[in-house]
Amino acid sequence: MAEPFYITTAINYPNGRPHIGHAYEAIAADVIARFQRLQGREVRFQTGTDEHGLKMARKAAEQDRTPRALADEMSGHFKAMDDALDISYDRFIRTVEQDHHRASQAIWKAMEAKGDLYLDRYEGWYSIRDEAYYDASELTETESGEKLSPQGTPVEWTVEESWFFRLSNYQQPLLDLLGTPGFLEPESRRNEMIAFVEGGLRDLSVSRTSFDWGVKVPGSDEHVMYVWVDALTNYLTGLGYPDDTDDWRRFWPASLHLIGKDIVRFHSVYWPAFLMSADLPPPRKVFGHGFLLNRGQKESKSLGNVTDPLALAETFGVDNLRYFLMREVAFGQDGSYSAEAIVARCNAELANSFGNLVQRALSMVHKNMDGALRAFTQAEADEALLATVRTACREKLPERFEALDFSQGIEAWMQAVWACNQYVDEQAPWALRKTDPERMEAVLLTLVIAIRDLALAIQPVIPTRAGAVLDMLGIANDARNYADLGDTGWYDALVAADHRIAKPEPMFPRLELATEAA
Ligand code: ME8
Repeated sequence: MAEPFYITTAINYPNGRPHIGHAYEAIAADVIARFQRLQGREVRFQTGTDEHGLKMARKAAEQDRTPRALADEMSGHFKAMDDALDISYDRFIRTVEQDHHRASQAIWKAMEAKGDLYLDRYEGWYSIRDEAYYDASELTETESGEKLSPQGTPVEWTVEESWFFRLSNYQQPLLDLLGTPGFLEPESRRNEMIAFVEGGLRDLSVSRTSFDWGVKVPGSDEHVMYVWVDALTNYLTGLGYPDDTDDWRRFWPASLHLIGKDIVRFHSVYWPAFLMSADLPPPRKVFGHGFLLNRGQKESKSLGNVTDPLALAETFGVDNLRYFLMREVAFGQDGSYSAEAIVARCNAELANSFGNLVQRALSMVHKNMDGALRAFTQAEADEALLATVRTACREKLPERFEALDFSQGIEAWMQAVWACNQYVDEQAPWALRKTDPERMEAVLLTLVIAIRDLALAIQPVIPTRAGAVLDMLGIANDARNYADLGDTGWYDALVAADHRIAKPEPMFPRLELATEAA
């Protein structure tokens, strides 16, 4: 039995609407979840919104409304984004939910029972935007004397009574964990975190008293938990923690926490320490992806370049947007996007290469063979093409996707698409129609088999369009897993059932770049 697979995204702050970075992370996690399901693994996929904390409380106050009203509205936009982008989550968690408060209080009590929590006074710097405490040595100062966090956000001097977590007790176990191959990737982030932990760990302030928008500290009612304590616990809540449920036993420890590079410290240092304190195993892997930049620039309200991911999906199509994001950027590094780049990439690879292949081949099968699939004898060139396609789909793409190297995985797939188009040009089936109709049929039917493998393999990235191609070929829903890639029984079954390929509708239309009004 393949091991169950539990994947999570960061839960997003719903203090505003979703931006393209949120869409990027959701899509990448979805590609992984779908890929693992196709590999036959039982997958649990969780995403959601992180609704407590000072950032939410302040934003709501600015708008003269309650944090709950702000959270309700904005969380709805995040869920709508996920649904529009075909994100196949099992649970969309909101941290205001009852079971989440219960789980957060349970892990708190476990850390307290371990002797890792104590009451003291916090005096130091806090960034509301990052919801993070920083040591003075980590800050930089602007020309005007404003202090900034390592993320470039403003910090405030904060003094209050607080519960502390004995993070300093976990230096060595954390170094051991960070040294475990595969625990934290990419490598550059791992080195950063090792340096951070080796630099010495101070105990962490884990409660606040100056506002009350959060999970109450058990037995200490005037305190709410530091928002990251409750936020990280969402990964447990979704499995039923603290109850010993089936899901809990099957899916913890998580296979992968997928997050952005700015929150690696919380996931690879604080979170494993909380878990160790509560006698729970740490996640198997944390991956910190890069940031997506708009024409090379960070998006911000002041630059006026914040993109609504739903508008992009509407303009270019959901599958095109998914394809572009997974293909264009080497996963783990920062990447840039623009309308021109989306149009250029999708037209070259989806419309002109894969789309054109499907359209040409299936139209000819429809027109010249009445859409009928038949038994045929493969020539050497046919066998060679199918071997190329099969290696790309069964070996190269899955091997790269398993390593979270989507761009190279898709590259391997695209090479196989190009090989098919080259084969069409070389075999010239249109010319064989009169001279050697039997050979024409063999060429077209070889292409049908190749297209089925190509569509099946690319499902995680473009689920709707790949599904439509498989529908057109008559591939049953329960025969679309990666394990089916090696098998050709489907073809014989379709021949026996006298399956006919209908006239193909264009499925990968070319994109046009909207011309700006002068
Ligand atoms: O950090 N490109 O929430 P968040 C790519 N609530 N990814 C980006 C990005 C960009 N331009 N900007 C942000 C939080 N992200 C916390 C997480 S988890 C227990 C709590 C990523 O809404 C960011 O790195 O600020 C993070 O993984 C996710 O979007 C949510 O960011």
